Amino acid sequence: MALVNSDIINIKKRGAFILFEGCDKAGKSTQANKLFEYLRNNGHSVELLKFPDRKTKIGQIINAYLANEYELDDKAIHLLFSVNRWERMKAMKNLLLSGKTLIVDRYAYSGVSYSAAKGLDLNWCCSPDIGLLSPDVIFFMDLTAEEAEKRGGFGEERYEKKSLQEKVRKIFYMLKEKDSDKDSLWRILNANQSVELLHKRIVEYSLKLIEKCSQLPLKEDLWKATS
Ligand code: NYM
Ligand code: MG
Repeated sequence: MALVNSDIINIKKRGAFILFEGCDKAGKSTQANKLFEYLRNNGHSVELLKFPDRKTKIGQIINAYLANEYELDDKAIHLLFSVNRWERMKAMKNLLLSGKTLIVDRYAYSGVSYSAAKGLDLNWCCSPDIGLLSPDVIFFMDLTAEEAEKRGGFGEERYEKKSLQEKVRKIFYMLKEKDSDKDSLWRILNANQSVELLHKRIVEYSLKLIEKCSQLPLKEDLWKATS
């Protein structure tokens, strides 16, 4: 059956899933916030999310663990980080389908990189996140552990140690190589440059991406092709 004008008008354009990833103190939250403000002020329908989401019941356990107030087995905390993403999936899917662009600060790539850096098997780490929504772009804020160490607040939380961060950074790159569409998905950004310059590049790329994604179906296939 041919589409008539009113059908075309009724087709909702989906939002884009824009992800920021990287080691601690790389400036992910700064750039995610700036992109959010920019898009909101320029008439886009947009929402900002952060993982771990420390507000949920599971998020509170994660928060206590990261603050060194609570001990957990490495595999147990890994699974909780993953559950913390799954508990937001339905809401994220509905938001994207309703046309909202989501800016997400950390996701499953952090989940795997930090746990594998502690010595857990990489494939085991990926498995609980298989089938999550896939991002449309990953802005990887790349910073060496030496540079991160110089930034304010480094060392306050669990994992903020130079030797671990170096391993985490290597595993992020391994995950990039594992991605079948790595060249279109990953944007590696040198995080050791001006906040405004980075913001400008991120905005330019995001505006094109939002337009492109609006025509594409949602992807609920994280790591399915590589598992
Ligand atoms: N982290 C974050 C993990 O170990 N696994 C995960 O799945 C996620 C999402 O939590 N050091 C770690 C990375 C960080 C810490 O994140 C808290 P942030 O963005 O620094 O608040
Ligand atoms: Mg941190």
